[in-house]
Amino acid sequence: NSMLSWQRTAFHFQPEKNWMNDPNGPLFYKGWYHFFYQYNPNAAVWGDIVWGHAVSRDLIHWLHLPLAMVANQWYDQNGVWTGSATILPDGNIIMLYTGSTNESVQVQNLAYPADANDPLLLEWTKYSGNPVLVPPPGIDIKDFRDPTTAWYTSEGKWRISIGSKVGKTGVALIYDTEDFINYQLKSEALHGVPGTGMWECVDFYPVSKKYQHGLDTSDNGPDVKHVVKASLDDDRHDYYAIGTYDELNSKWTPDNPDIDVGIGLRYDYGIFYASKTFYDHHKGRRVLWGWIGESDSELADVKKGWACLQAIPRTVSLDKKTGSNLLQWPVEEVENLRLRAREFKKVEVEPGSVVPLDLDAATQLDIVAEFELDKDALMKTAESTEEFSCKTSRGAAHRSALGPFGLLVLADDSLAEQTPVYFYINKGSNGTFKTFFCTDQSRSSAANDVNKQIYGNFVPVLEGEKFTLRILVDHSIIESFAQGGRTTITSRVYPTRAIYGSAKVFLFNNAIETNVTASLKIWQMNSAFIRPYPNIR
Ligand code: DQQ
Repeated sequence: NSMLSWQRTAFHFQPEKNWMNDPNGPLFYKGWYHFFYQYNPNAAVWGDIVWGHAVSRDLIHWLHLPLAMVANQWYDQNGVWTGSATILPDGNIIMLYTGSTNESVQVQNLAYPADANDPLLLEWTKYSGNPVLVPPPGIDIKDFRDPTTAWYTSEGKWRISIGSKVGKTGVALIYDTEDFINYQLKSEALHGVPGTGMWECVDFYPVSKKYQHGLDTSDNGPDVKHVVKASLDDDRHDYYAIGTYDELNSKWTPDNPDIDVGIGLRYDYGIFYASKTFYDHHKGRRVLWGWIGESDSELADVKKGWACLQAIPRTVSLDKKTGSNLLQWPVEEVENLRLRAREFKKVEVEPGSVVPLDLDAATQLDIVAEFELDKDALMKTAESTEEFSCKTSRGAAHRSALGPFGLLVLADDSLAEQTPVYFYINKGSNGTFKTFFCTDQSRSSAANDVNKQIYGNFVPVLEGEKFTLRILVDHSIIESFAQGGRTTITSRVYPTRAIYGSAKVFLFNNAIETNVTASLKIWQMNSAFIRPYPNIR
């Protein structure tokens, strides 16, 4: 349907048609990044799930490959569901995935490349003895899925985690194995949090306390923290927590129990789900893939013939300055798409004003911005007892002493359509500042069958720091990163007027008591090559 074709993205990974969901088994092999994904080859809605497959040299330009695995066995007849790759020390690849059986029981299956010499890993062999794991006693047959990448134990075994729930407690079950065929269930879970419900797509990985580079999944030691991530089926968000992994007792403990998995930090405060990291040994970094769903109607998806994207892969590392959150940042390769840049230096944005930025078409952009406020205003502003929340505090049109201020992206000339991405600062009763980072979708589209929520959360801003922002705009997706990636917000928007040459960017300042000084660099972004598999006869 050409009517909605402007919504297709230009540098985000998406199949040519139909439905995609979770990232699966990402890995780097013989010079290629491999990406597998949950895919419905038959329709633009979830169902008939198989594994799509694509390869890339740089995580940005992609070549689609034939389906890697289809539902052709009794143990995956109702779906080849989510799984993860483990690269063994000898270079062999182990793929573990969930199958929904002919009776819709969730089991774990083993697969491996049919030809390890093929850098494209086109053919996959399912192990003849599948399934290798069935739901253990006490676990519902529909609550046992999404095996992680394995990590090595000091006993010389491999350990994996599988998400589940016990009552309303979300849990990360763990198993040890020597051969990926026989497994021993640990009597206690790696971790669990009451009230969080089913944990989908558990992820578990180390981050360095000292270095910026990423760690291989089995790395451990005194300078290492461990992250547990769960995708909460009940509220459809990815939550993580940072903590300590006690290898011998196979237990993980959060640093701060008040922000445990599922009740504290999220990777992203917009749409971002079922994510998975992998260790990229090629560049020594940990890379995060996340599924970005649609927020329009299912009918609209069916009309346009496709649904869902993947976020630009993000490097993840521990924030050494705060020690209490991760930093997420688009992989550096995306910067190779940057074309012409425009710089705007120290633009004054007065209280209650909107300033247009002179750009050409503003549908494919990489925006880097920093904002400073009046020091005097910060001092003089009265302390407030307001309980601010992005979601409920009336969005970007709300006016308060120190915010909101930021950018309007995918906006048309009349500002009838606009998506504000902004900061909001609250001066608390003890004179301390608390900063929020939000995206307001309430005026993002003239269409009425789309989500118009306001997203966002608190973002740590340390003494002496400016307010910094990075935004990737790609037709119908806005990925925003505040303070170097401490808080991120991804949003799907469906402008009807702010498209192609009619899309603009503005600065805005709805603060009452302070000027905002903005400095920005904005690049036009090239499209990525995302090529179909050549049909060779
Ligand atoms: N998607 C898969 C499941 C997983 C869910 C099925 C998360 O394996 O739990 O498509 O989005």
